[in-house]
Amino acid sequence: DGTGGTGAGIATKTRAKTKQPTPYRVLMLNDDYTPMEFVVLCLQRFFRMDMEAATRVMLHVHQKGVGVCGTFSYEVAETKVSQVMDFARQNQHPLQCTLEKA
Ligand code: TYC
Repeated sequence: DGTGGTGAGIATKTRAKTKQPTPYRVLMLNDDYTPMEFVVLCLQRFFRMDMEAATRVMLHVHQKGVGVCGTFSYEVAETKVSQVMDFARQNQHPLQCTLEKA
């Protein structure tokens, strides 16, 4: 315990430090063409939001220009951005999604 075997004194941490991943926010960006219902569908499908939460986030993005879909590890955030962008492209919508360090 750092006192030479007397058993007195210094508490020593033995717990292994579990390293937390750097969090990243996934952001949805507004545009003039993507239908509101499509954005709501993306938020429900890829971010597991219910209709009420998805509608609230979509309207926030529509009014403010950008909004937070959620906060994840880099790997998960990057996957969600790709899923949204692929789904938007498949449906010929210009919807943009990006990530930033939280
Ligand atoms: N501004 C779009 C419209 O009026 C709706 C929209 C909302 C688009 C959120 C993108 O991330 C977005 N149809």
